[in-house]
Amino acid sequence: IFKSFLFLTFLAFGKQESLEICEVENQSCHKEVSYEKYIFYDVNPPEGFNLRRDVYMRFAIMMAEAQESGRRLSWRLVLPPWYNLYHWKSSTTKNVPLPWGSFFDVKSMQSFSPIVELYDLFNKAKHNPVIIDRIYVLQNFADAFENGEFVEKWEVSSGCNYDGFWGYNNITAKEVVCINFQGKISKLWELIGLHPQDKYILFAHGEIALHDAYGTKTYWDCRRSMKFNDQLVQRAEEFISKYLECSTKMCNTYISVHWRRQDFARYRKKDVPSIKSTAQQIKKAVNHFNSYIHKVYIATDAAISSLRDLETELTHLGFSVYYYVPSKADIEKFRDGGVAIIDQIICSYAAYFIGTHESTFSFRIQEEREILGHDSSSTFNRFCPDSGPCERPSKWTIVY
Ligand code: GFB
Repeated sequence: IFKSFLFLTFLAFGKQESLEICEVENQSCHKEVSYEKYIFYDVNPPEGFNLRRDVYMRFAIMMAEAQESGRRLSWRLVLPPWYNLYHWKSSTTKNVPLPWGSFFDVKSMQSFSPIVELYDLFNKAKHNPVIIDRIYVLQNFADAFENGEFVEKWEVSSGCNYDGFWGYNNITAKEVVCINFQGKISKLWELIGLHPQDKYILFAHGEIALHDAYGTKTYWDCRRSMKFNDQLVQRAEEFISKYLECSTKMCNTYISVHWRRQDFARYRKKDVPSIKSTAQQIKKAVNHFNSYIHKVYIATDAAISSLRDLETELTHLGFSVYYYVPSKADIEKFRDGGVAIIDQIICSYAAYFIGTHESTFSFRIQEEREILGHDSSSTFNRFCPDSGPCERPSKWTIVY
């Protein structure tokens, strides 16, 4: 026997059927769509974890805004599994497609946008192969500023292919279409509208489409919904409490830095400092901010020998140096992505943060600090090169 009665009303909604469900007791109604369609997307293979998080936000905002306008209610966004990322080098964790729930609180993300994990879709499809109706492979126009002007546009082109599907062999596609594209992501609805019968669509090179709403309230609503998986937060907080002697999210016991090396140091030599200069810049920042702080947390992808050299320099300058070295068991459990997030969480709780110029890893830490409520002057700081110009980082402050 039901606690409340449900009235079901079928409404004509565009070409699809939607179901209005009303609870008699509290008079509230909501619409449910009976016919779901799915947008998949993928990102240029060499792109890293933190740019991919930004590309997700573009799609999630596009979907959320479409829902809010009351149109296209049937569309869901399929989260592309994390697979074979170039920077994720731990041999034990290669070649395993990981769902977003390994790193994020997907329920919280669903509160912002209609998303599904790929494995949910496989379950719904009762493990039959998923056949994508059309893959649109986005490509850049040869000249983005024709006649000196950036105009939003797309055109069908040629010379592309797609060999993704994240290692799964139960996904196939009927057709691949190459599209030269430039403009905001919501322009993709024009492509989707070309074939109204399509139920599964994939956009390859999703990173080519630009944000509809960078830095706006909607952007931050989406960003705030991207909470981390609880286990990662717990691991980071354990570390902070044990070594950095703090049990809140706004610590005044340590400063943190993100010291991006590897490919970044190789390709962007003019933006990254030497080891000696890194140590001196940390000392200068601490003197300026709060000279009582003597603990420094370092998040880095540097080789352990460089990290030790930096530690030696900082020790000579009077600092205690901390970094998180995951055990084998931690790597198995959290994977490279989780280890990176633990580093990011520890950086985000610190009294003061210095990041690496134009690293999306540093950008995500800055956003996290904005969400936690740190003063922005303690967040938007960067390492400068040993010599030459050093622009201040842009301040992307939170909007509620
Ligand atoms: O995240 P990401 O896109 O940031 O790529 P950038 C860097 C990857 O390197 C991270 C590892 O996802 C991590 O796997 N990594 C970097 C770190 N710093 C740290 C750290 O402090 N701790 C841990 N645990 N891992 C861009 C790339 O990187 O750099 C582009 O997205 C390109 O593909 C460009 O390679 C040069 O924005 O810094």
